[in-house]
Amino acid sequence: MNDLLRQFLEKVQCRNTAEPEFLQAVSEVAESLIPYIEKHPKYKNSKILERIVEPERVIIFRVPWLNDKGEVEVNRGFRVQMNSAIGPYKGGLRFHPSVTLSVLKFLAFEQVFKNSLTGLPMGGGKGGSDFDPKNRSDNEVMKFCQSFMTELYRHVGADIDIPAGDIGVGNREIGYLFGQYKRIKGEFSGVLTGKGYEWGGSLIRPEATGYGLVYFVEEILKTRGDSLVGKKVTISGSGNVAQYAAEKCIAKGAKVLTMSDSGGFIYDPDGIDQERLNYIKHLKDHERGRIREYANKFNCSFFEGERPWKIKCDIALPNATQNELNGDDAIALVENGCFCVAEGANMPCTPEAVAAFNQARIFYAPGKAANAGGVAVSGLEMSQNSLRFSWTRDEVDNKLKEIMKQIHKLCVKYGREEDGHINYEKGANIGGFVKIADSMLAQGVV
Ligand code: NDP
Ligand code: 2IT
Repeated sequence: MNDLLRQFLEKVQCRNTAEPEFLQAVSEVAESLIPYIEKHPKYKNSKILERIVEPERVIIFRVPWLNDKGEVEVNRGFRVQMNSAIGPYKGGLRFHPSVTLSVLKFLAFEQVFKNSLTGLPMGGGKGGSDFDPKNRSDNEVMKFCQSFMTELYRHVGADIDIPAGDIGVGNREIGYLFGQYKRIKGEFSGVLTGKGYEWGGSLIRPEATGYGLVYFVEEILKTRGDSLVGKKVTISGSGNVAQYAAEKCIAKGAKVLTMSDSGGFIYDPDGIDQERLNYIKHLKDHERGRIREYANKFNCSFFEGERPWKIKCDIALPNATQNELNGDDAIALVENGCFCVAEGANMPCTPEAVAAFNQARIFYAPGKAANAGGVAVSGLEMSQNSLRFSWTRDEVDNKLKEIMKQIHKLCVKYGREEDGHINYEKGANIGGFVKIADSMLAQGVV
């Protein structure tokens, strides 16, 4: 490790002890950026990276609410407003028991670079709570969301900070959050994205992250004159990102072999077709059931407590959560002939896994590039709200495709190595950084 990088990381570590996920995300980015910054003294002298790792603001608040038994429950709410150099803070809300300040700081940090890559004017932020919506009634989820927004409303706004969904926050939660914001503020605005189409949402937003991921994979495959037709794909997760990644893979002629949830994964050797995927969508979004029920219904295998990375495939799409694919999984994937890993989730591959992919010279697309389609269409939802107008499905889908192509181009521009290999990680980090860094330079020391 070079001296500057080591010194930089030591400092960040000192100031952010007990934040392992945040430190992991910063290390990954700094490894690409420090050598680049050394060659560009204007960024170094203005301490751009030192400023980027310091959130502009962090808000932590109490969320008290009454459950169905009339008992008081208390959760913790957060909003990390990381960087507003290129636009208002933008990024999702996560409701999951594993949510900590460290997790949200890592997500907000990644979001800054991702949003920059989309080419749209969005800064980076992230928020959420340790509230677990699982096994809660709709009434309890509504009570929680209303209490959460009763504090959050004073920190967000259509031109200030625009939250959206993430793990545990989908249509239902966005609806309750929006209703409470509207009631408190007395205004109907584009304060959240991922809204229902009837009340200001954008067509294709539900599909955008998963579809965008597959569009990005297609761009990768084109670099070797290849396509998705006939490719075997393993997917983890069965939520928003996983469902629409699977849908687009199926539409493109690939064979989706696995999906998962926190209980384990199902392996369908015949391939999950659209009809079976519709069953998963209904199971997850309406019945709020478990993926193991798929194995019972379609008579295939369920691997309890396991992840799908030992199944032979051409392409792996980790779409569940951070650090869900480790070094051993990566070696197993490579040994089984997998040649492309693209992250629908944020930071699902551990540093050891990424090192194994790089060593094997296989395609590895980091989340900040590959899953940027979701926030990109959120940006398009903001544009439509400002215009007080809605674009058609095709219009939004075409813009999404174009954005994913542009992100791929940026990755190639900054990530191509001497032997021709495209290092998408380096490309995405530098490609995202330059626009933010130049904007920060232009705006002075703020
Ligand atoms: P959902 O809540 O819709 O789905 C999450 C899926 O991941 C579920 O299948 C869930 O299983 C599984 N999962 C969650 N936590 C864990 C865990 N700790 N261990 C094992 N499985 C887990 O979330 P999304 O699909 O929206 O998000 C998935 C990933 O994609 C996240 O990393 C998110 O940050 C990222 N992302 C999301 C975007 C979006 O637009 N929604 C945009 C870009 C990235 P279970 O139901 O059992 O919990
Ligand atoms: O990680 C992400 O990019 C998201 N959860 C989507 C954020 C957004 O504002 O749409």
